[in-house]
Amino acid sequence: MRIQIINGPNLNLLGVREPTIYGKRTWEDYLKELRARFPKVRIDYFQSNTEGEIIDKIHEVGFDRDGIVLNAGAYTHTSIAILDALKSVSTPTVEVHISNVYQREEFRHHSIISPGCVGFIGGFGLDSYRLAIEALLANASQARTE
Ligand code: CA2
Repeated sequence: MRIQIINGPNLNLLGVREPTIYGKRTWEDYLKELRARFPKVRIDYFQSNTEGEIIDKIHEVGFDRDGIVLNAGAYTHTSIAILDALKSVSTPTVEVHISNVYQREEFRHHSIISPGCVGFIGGFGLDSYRLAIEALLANASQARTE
């Protein structure tokens, strides 16, 4: 199994700024823990603050990974281009959010990219990423038995 995590704009600041919303842990520490938790899964990681680079990464990995875990950050609420990229590839993508976007400002209540994703997980802090990987693994093993 090979899973790609993609983090969008400002998520390079995890653990550094706004700890009340996004937590105190650094992404590097969390990623280490995630990889240790899923020793049989190769977890690749990419972060960019640039919409086009996120789209390029989706194109690059969208046919040869078993799943994509995507936190598109604020592009979630604005990017038709990322939605189009997700729709153009075959790898299933789970949309992830650290915060519960429905408890926040109204402009965060709508996701433009959701129709391009197999599912949505949000509101569980960094644990949202683990839950997304669990969902992709469960989905893949169900597909193998069908
Ligand atoms: O809850 C999430 O994961 C979000 O995708 C985070 C985005 C926000 O625009 C979405 O509405 C919900 C913002 C990411 C900003 O990340 C930071 C992390 C640490 C410090 C400052 C920003």
